[in-house]
Amino acid sequence: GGIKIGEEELKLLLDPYVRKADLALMEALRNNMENPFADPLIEFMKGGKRIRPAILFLINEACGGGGSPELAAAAVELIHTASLIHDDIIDDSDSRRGIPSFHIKHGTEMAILIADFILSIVLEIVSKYEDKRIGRLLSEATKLMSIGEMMEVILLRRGDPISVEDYLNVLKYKTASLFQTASSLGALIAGRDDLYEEMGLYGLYLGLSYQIRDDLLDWGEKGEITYLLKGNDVREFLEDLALQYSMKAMDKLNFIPDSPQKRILREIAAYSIERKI
Ligand code: GRG
Repeated sequence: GGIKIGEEELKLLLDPYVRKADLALMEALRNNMENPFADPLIEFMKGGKRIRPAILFLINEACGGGGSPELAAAAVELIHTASLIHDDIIDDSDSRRGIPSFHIKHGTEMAILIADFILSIVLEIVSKYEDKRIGRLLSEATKLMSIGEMMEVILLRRGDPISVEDYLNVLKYKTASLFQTASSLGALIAGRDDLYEEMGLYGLYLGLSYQIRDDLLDWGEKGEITYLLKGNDVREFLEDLALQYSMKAMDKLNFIPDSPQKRILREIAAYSIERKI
């Protein structure tokens, strides 16, 4: 139950977690300022919503808190950042977050290299955790994202009609895997091994609804994988699908006790299908 809140109110509720994510990112980048492109990177990172690290922090707290979620939260957002920079090169996309994409502003060479550098910071972060499962989860997400993007490129090159199953598979790999890892990590770092599976599924379903919404927001742009979906009323179908995944994500929250953090996680699932950006 509960009353659905507006986008503005959710932003306010998320604000402390966005700040925490920014602090963690600054800490991770602090030792890496010898990179001549550190400033453009910081500039580029300013525009992100920080939804993935926020989810990691929220689930960590909702699972009792503790551990050191900051480094993992920074790692998740850094992987996301590297993937966006590469994705914009692959899609030849001119803008990102309302400003010119990294490769448009700084050239493709620098865009490739800064993403390489970002992933090396992620390795540095992983080396700081004693628990090997953290590195395993982060590497799993990064691998799946790469595979998902490859699957998408293959399907787009082929240009043949695709099934809903093909489409969902791409989404699961390229987007939902990082949401899943962020969510699993929140529970794992809190020491709740018993919850990390179910919390991971919250992230997986949320990631699916989030990406379907993304595809609906991009509707009509050329080169989109949704063009390949066969059948009529694709748009209505996707709207319904996103709603179903959003509800499946909310269901997974039944595994954790009520808390202010749980309420925010519920609102994030509701927001995933209503967001405008
Ligand atoms: C790990 C370097 C690396 C590459 C993996 C390129 C690639 C292979 C994967 C790209 C996957 C991709 C672009 C998924 C889209 C995910 C998505 C919904 C992006 C938008 O996320 P928001 O709304 O964006 O969180 P902001 O700007 O708020 O951060």
